[in-house]
Amino acid sequence: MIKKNAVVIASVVIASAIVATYVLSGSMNMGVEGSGNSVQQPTASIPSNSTLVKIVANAGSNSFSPNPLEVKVGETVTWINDDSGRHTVTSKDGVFNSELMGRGQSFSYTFDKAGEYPYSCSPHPNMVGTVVVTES
Ligand SMILES: [Cu+2]
Repeated sequence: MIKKNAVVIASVVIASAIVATYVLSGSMNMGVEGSGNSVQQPTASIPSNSTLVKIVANAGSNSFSPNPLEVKVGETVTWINDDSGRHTVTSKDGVFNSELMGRGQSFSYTFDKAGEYPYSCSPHPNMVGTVVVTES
């Protein structure tokens, strides 16, 4: 009986330690991201067949790489923030609009119509890029 109780207590202690570690690492990540009170989950995984555009700096038309980007109708573009600042990708014509993304966060959009899609970053309107979508 005594032995059984000891095992139960040990299990509870281990479970508590795991929960405590999880909570601590979660709050540490929040500090690094500087996301304020709201815990922002990392964006869903990047679609495997998408074309990547990195957000590299707050630097006019050199903010996004590659820029301009040409893709075909039906293709998905994923922007990933590789910069220390928080940025969005916001279509000038209201076609797509991401939330503010911290470093490592991403946003994907699938283009189903040919055309030119100029975009910028909403807090930094000088950050500009274009996606050119051609018929497949
Ligand atoms: Cu920005």
